[in-house]
Amino acid sequence: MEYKNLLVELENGILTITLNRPKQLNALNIETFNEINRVLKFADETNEVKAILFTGSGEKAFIAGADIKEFSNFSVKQAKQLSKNGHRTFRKIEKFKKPILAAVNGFALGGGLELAMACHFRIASDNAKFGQPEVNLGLIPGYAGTQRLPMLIGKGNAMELLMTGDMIDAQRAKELGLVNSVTTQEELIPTAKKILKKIMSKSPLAINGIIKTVNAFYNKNKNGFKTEVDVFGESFGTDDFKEGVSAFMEKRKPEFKGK
Ligand code: DAK
Repeated sequence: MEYKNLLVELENGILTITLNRPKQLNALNIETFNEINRVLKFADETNEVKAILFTGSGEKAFIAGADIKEFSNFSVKQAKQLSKNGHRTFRKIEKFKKPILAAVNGFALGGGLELAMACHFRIASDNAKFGQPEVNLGLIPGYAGTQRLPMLIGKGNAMELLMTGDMIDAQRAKELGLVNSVTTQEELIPTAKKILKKIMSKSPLAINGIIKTVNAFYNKNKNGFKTEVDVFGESFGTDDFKEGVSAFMEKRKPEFKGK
């Protein structure tokens, strides 16, 4: 499959999606959004894909926001429609059945931070910088930054970052819980792959259940406790559960099949 703005590589079950517009610091334009939707469909439908890793090309940026040159002339109507489309894409990432990790390798600003926040969790290299600078452009975030940032770092911290438009460094992002860990630039991708490899050794059904149940906590239309009862109960009917318990009894490593 051909992509203009993404580098896509499938290796050992991990689909690495690298945003690749280095001259624009990997800024998100509509074409890139379309390609992200296309690659997510591929990842969903392809059994060989077990996990996804999002990162940015070059050493400077993960994604420096939506493409300012492109959105500068949008009308109110266009902006609303594109915001809805973006929400839909990022919701797909959030709900994705296979684990999705963002390896933030530089600037993660505006739409870039919003994409990272839609991923299941995030790690960063020590040169990474995070912010929602929309306020400097007379805007507010349009890809759910006002919703996911308070969810991840709390209302007060989110209000401050959104209102000041300030950037924070990787260490501060870790203190706030925006990223789980910080590595050197060289170690970022190997660390991300190591984490995903560990997750891929577990039952894909249990991983999917965790994604669904944790997301339910943050969904006002769902009762997460009820979702847990259902997903937990259904686990008892899976081959993976039987395999997990048998492997424990037989003192061997389980081999989960996702059934
Ligand atoms: N869009 C387009 N080009 C960008 C860009 C961006 N977001 N960020 C950087 N670039 C381009 C620069 O214009 C420059 O291109 P040339 O001038 O060389 O052609 C090149 O990347 C290198 O950038 P700099 O020369 O500025 O590099 P520095 O190291 O000096 O600075 C920086 C790095 C990241 C601090 C700086 O580039 C910067 O402040 N960038 C803009 C950050 C930003 O404000 N991002 C946008 C946030 S607002 C919407 C939904 C959502 C959104 C919008 C609309 N709708 C549904 C309609 C979201 C908006 C945002 O994300």
